[in-house]
Amino acid sequence: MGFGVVTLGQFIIEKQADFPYAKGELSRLLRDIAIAAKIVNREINKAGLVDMIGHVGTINIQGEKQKKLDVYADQQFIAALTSGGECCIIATEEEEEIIHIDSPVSINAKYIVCIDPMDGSSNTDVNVAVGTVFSIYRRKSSEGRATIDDVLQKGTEQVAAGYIIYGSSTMLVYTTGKGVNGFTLDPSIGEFCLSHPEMKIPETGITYSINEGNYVHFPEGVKKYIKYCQVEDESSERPYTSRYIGSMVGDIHRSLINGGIYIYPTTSRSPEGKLRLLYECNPMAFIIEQAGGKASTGFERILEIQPTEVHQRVPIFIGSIKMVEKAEELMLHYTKPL
Ligand code: AHM
Ligand code: MG
Repeated sequence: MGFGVVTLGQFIIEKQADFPYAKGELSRLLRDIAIAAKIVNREINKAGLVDMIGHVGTINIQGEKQKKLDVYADQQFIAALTSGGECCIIATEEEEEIIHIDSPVSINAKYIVCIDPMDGSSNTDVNVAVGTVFSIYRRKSSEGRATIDDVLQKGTEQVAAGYIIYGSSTMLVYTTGKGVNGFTLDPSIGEFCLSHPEMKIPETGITYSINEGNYVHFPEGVKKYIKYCQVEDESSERPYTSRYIGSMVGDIHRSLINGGIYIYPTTSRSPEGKLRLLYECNPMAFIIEQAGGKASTGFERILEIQPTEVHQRVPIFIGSIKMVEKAEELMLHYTKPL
């Protein structure tokens, strides 16, 4: 190294020694994702100057209008993973069906990637932080065309997960199950550089993050937790501060650094919650648990849910362990599990 800077590429190669079975495929897969992230970052940075703002006029599987940046990011990550040769299936928020990569090099590749290429789409036109979230699984089938069962694995089976936050600076945060490390993109050299080694989430915090506009639609346990956050109590530094960006990656990143809780519960309008298990909740849960925090549906650990569908939604309570435990206590007391 010798330059006082550790790049993501150098770090990944060094950490490969943590996996005795590793032959470099996972390292290459992470590198492919980082390259696509830099391309997406470049486009976000100039979105107001080029024709990259607004909708494309199509609707995705979630019934949401696709933004130009949603589609652009989706294409970039698919292209990087397809040409990289280390991934046999991609499940993305923007495509209804899983994508099999059937080329001779990829069909027997070891890894499955689940990805939300552009999280916080409602913020793409207004210069507010957005993100990418990804989750990596090792396929269960040994060779040939992988199947849906290779995709529908519990979050506990993830071999790596990460997010990129395109904010006032661009960061890539990831885990391979041995702690969490954060890298900031240095635009002058075009490299992600280690800036946040061994990230740990504080046990508790003073910030809660939830779309309170939906208050009337929340379960009773969530209403009680919001009231708990707002009560005056000097010993626990309440009332807490409320912060909601509307980009899950941004809201959870803030909790990871400063402590806090992010909640997207079930509502009477979204009875299963809004966020998707495979490419939003599982990767964030893996990262937050690895940093010492907690992620649950209010009743059970996110990572232990057996997925039944690619685009399955779940409620999520994630962040500082003590704050999530308090919310769970009120959920147990006031709300019936799904
Ligand atoms: P998206 O992936 O389509 O952008 O949806 C996920 C986003 C999260 O980033 C964010 O926390 C949430 O949806 C905001 O939803 P709401 O506007 O209902 O509060
Ligand atoms: Mg999205």
